[in-house]
Amino acid sequence: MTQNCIFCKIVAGEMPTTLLYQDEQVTAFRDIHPVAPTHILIIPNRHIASTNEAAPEDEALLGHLIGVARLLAERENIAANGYRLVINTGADGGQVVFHLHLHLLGGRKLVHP
Ligand code: DGP
Repeated sequence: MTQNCIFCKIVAGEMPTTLLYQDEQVTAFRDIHPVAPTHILIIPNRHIASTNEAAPEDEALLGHLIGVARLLAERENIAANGYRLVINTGADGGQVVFHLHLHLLGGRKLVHP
């Protein structure tokens, strides 16, 4: 666990959140500032600051994030209509929390970008 990381605290159960899924590798919970009817964050339990810090050994873990997103999309009944998966990286990517996270967005028609 990395000191002062909000998402590490959520993984450790030290921050209140709407926990939707957790296993040994990943945790999923609702975004505190939703921009769509379904807005879920799926994060690795281990602190990885961003995709820039992900190592080749983390490829299976990154794939698992997508697998859990798909599972949650089905549970939220948005799989058939479709959804968007987003990972923001760094300042220009709009990343605010520096613990890698996958946004699952859906429940309405999303316009580009
Ligand atoms: P990003 O811009 O990709 O770093 O998105 C960070 C997201 O994290 C943003 O949509 C709001 C969400 N967020 C920030 N702090 C908290 C928190 O304490 N709890 C929850 N559930 N979400 C948070």
